[in-house]
Amino acid sequence: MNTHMNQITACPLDCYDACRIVIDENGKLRGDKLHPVTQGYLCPNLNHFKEQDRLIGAKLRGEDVSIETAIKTLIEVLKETKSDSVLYYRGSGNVGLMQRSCEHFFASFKAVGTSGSLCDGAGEAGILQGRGSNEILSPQMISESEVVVFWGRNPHTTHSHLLPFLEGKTIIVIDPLITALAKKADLHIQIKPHCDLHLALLLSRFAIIEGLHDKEFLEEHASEYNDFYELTQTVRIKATLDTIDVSLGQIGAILELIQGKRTAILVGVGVQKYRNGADVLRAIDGFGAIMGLFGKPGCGVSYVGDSLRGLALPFNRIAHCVSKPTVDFSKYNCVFIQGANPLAQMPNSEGVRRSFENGGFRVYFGLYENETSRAADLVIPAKTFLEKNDFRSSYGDYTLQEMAQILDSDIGISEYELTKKLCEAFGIAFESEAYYRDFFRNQIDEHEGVGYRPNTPKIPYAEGFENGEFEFLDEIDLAIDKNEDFHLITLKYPKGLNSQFKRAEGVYFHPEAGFEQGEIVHLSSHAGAVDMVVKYDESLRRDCLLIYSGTSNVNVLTPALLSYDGESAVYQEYKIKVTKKND
Ligand SMILES: Nc1nc2c(c(=O)[nH]1)N[C@H]1C(S)=C(S)[C@@H](COP(=O)(O)OP(=O)(O)OC[C@H]3O[C@@H](n4cnc5c(=O)[nH]c(N)nc54)[C@H](O)[C@@H]3O)O[C@H]1N2
Ligand SMILES: Nc1nc2c(c(=O)[nH]1)N[C@H]1C(S)=C(S)[C@@H](COP(=O)(O)OP(=O)(O)OC[C@H]3O[C@@H](n4cnc5c(=O)[nH]c(N)nc54)[C@H](O)[C@@H]3O)O[C@H]1N2
Ligand code: SF4
Ligand SMILES: [Mo]
Repeated sequence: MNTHMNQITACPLDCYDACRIVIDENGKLRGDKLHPVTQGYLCPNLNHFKEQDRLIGAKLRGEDVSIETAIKTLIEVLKETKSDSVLYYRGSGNVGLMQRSCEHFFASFKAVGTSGSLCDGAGEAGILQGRGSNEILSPQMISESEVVVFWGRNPHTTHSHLLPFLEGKTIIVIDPLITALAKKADLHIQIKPHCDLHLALLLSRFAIIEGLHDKEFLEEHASEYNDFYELTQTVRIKATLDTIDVSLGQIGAILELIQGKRTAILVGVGVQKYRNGADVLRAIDGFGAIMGLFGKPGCGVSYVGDSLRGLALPFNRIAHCVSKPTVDFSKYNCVFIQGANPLAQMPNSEGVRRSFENGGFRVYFGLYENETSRAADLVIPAKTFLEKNDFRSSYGDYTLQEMAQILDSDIGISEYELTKKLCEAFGIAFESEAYYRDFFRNQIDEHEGVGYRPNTPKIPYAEGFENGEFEFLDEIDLAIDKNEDFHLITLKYPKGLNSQFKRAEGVYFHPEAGFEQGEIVHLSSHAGAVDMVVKYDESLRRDCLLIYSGTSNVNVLTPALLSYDGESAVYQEYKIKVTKKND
């Protein structure tokens, strides 16, 4: 293996931080000290980034084959298959822009793709309905805030490079879990899950009652606020507060802390893993508008951003798509899975496994062995991000970074090379790698040694909203599921990235939830049932159970349903019945 030392790249993982990486004299990965967000640190996932369990060779129905044979087989299968019977399914194992080169081939081939999201789609739909565009606050922008509200977002695990920017600020956490940040926060609302819509409406209502709303902003940018105020009056105060487990005092405390202060509300995916996820984001945005938080320094509501915003792509994109969270693999004669582990990470695992098994020829193109690779007919090993050229934009800030190849390796094939071979076989136009690198490089807008996407706003929404005005939610369903079963909360694991790296095990309960540590319990929902070993976590509410993303079989319990808007998976929609095994 040939190493080129002291080079710079960026982390390709699906994470807000988009760290810049320097390779030191010993070939070790280090966080770049000169990068304003990375500040010299990586995280457990990258500190231990090794080749250990990577796939080293191609496999056809379990037999080792050369990559050449693997690609030849894929081409033969594609030649025999009608294009609308081929499914292209890309996950987010590597969020580099060159991942999309493969879609160029499948788009030109007229295969079927996926739309919607396993991740942030419901929330994004709500943001687009209200604001017309989804702009975020970068850590540098947040550093100008006086108050930062973490609403269903867990930065110690998912956004650790933001933490140094929070120094000296007032912190409010709204989360059913006592997160690491909640322990240090000025105020923590340990809300009942799935009740954020109600809380956002009540906050808006009391803000207006107390005259804290920003009338000047509202007249100019969100003039329908009186209708929204009327809508908030349909929430019954006492009964709702009791149900969502928030007190009037806490509502007052939130308003008191943010009143007149530069406030950033950072919303994570936790609040929108439900069918009404779009309404939740839109209600939180509505509260932001009531307080006049848009278009001012250090202020705003910031969610998971759109990392492609402002960027031009050189690749064709698939026109005909089916919803990703509910895709039925059995309908296709050829399924191409890239950078994903749908058999573990899609909701409704049992249904997914069945439909995958009944699919036609199944191809897995990835780095690691996992549930999906084991069920595939053809396995094609990918190159790691260190072994190929790429670019990376981010959903947590506005950076656009080049990821130059650092290592040469004989293992695997890059997305570019695989696409090139497929395009050649089918007479599809595809440019040189140098062309695509220039295409992305030319869009980098460099300031003080850091590359950004084109047209990065200084202050998001300083020029107002894309729709002209902010559009408030005008219809709501306030029903709350009062059944006695446990709420499932399924969030990110600090030592892994979804199903990559270390994977969590077991189900976590509060010690007083009625189960013994180490006992096996039977968990069931309308979607399916699974047995898991009990672990304790005092940070939980007694009415919740926690199973981390990436835990084997967690998604046996989650439904094959889409959010009402945004075609998103809704991992926390179903409650979970728990029974002791010896009952
Ligand atoms: N280490 C690590 N980092 C990651 C990832 C990883 O797997 N591991 N995954 C990456 C990916 S793909 C994404 S999308 C981001 C997501 O990053 P985050 O948005 O931070 O995502 P989560 O961990 O899913 O959930 C965040 C919080 O939502 C809370 N929550 C759950 N339900 C509710 C609710 O009903 N109401 C409220 N108010 N809060 C709720 C949870 O308790 C949790 O603290 O993280 C990225 N970063
Ligand atoms: N229960 C539950 N389920 C969830 C979630 C949850 O919070 N709870 N979170 C959801 C969310 S937010 C997300 S984003 C999804 C993520 O789900 P997926 O998109 O399926 O992502 P990963 O589990 O990270 O699997 C990624 C695979 O990508 C491959 N890979 C890595 N790098 C490369 C590369 O350079 N090239 C290629 N070709 N392959 C590569 C690896 O082999 C890895 O196994 O999971 C969703 N599922
Ligand atoms: S996973 Fe996130 S925090 Fe870790 S190195 Fe990559 S970008 Fe940085
Ligand atoms: Mo995600």
